[in-house]
Amino acid sequence: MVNRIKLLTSGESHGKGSLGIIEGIPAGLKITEKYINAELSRRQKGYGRGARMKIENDKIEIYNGVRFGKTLGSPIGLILPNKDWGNWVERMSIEKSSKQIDKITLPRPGHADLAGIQKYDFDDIRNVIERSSARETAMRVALGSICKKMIKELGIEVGSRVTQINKIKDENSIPTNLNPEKLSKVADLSPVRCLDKTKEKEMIKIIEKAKKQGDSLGGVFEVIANGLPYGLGNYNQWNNKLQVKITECIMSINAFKGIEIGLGFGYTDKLGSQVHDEIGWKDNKYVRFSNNAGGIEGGMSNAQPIIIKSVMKPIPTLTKPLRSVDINTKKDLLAHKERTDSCSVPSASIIAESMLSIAIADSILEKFGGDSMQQLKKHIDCTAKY
Ligand code: EPS
Repeated sequence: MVNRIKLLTSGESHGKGSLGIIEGIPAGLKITEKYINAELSRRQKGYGRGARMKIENDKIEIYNGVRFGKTLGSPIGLILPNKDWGNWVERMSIEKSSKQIDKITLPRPGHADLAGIQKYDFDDIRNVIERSSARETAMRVALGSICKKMIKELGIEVGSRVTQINKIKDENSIPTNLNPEKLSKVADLSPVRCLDKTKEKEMIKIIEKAKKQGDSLGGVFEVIANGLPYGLGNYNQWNNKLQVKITECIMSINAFKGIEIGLGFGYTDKLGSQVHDEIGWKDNKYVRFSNNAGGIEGGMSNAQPIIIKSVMKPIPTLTKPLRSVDINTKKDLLAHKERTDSCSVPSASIIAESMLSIAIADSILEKFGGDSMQQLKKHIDCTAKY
């Protein structure tokens, strides 16, 4: 499990904004607000996003932990204001409000609403909606992008693309000339982050249709990382395996329901002889003739690219709501509806880049250690095997 890097976020979706703290990043990492904000802007895009993204123009302020453009080794604090806050001052007042504010009493199937009110003894679902919203992932992208920058300086790149939205699948593999960064650059040019132009059009069409019908769509994306040395993670204890860190990070993203590593569920109907990645020796190093393992064998990185697929369920807020029950009267009614996205799979792939970067950065610090980037690089130069 992630243990070298500590990450905390706070913030309600329509409150003043989000706060984020990341601890464990070595001193001497070059970081700028501009770099983090570029990652935030990638998360805001994507065909199928709702009206909120037209209001926000996510820009963080680095509040502490950085001096003269470099990390200090101290906790790094970020602030991300919500522009929409101006429209919610009364409804999200921190002080007791003198105004009568309507309560939300119709839980949305698929969202945190029902379990949330039961857990915290709330009589207003708004108290659950606010923190369970995927708005929180903006801060995670910001914090995770610091890890992405850290591992990039160590030669590790992370990238992603969307492979499926609802029934529309891009079944092509990633072209071999696209390393992770190039992959992301190309995917970023597509409104659905899909490489196949025909499928892209079909994806846009199906999102448009769902939106018109007041519905929502999920999908699948792929995240990859290359440049990892051998031996991140270990097989000695159940929770030290690299896939445990990765799964913890990826599956924590709102609305995620599944993850595959390498061939994943594709292993089911194959023989061992068909799937295991054979080993060769070329130019003084081991080579593999395939990468079905997705870069992880025995809970450790095997110097091959990490390949992950993950599935996001359709967003539960529907403008054509499902059946629900009023929490006060217990009468059958339709679920609460409010502004929403019809599809946010493209954004989810960007969030996953950040979350995978956190998992990799944590494993790197675990194996090589160092209080500064200089020390970390020296440790890697001395002992890393590729
Ligand atoms: C989100 C902001 C939210 C939603 C979405 C993610 O904005 P609002 O609720 O004001 O429209 O667009 O939230 C959800 C998907 C969810 O399930 O709550 C964002 O910044 O990503």
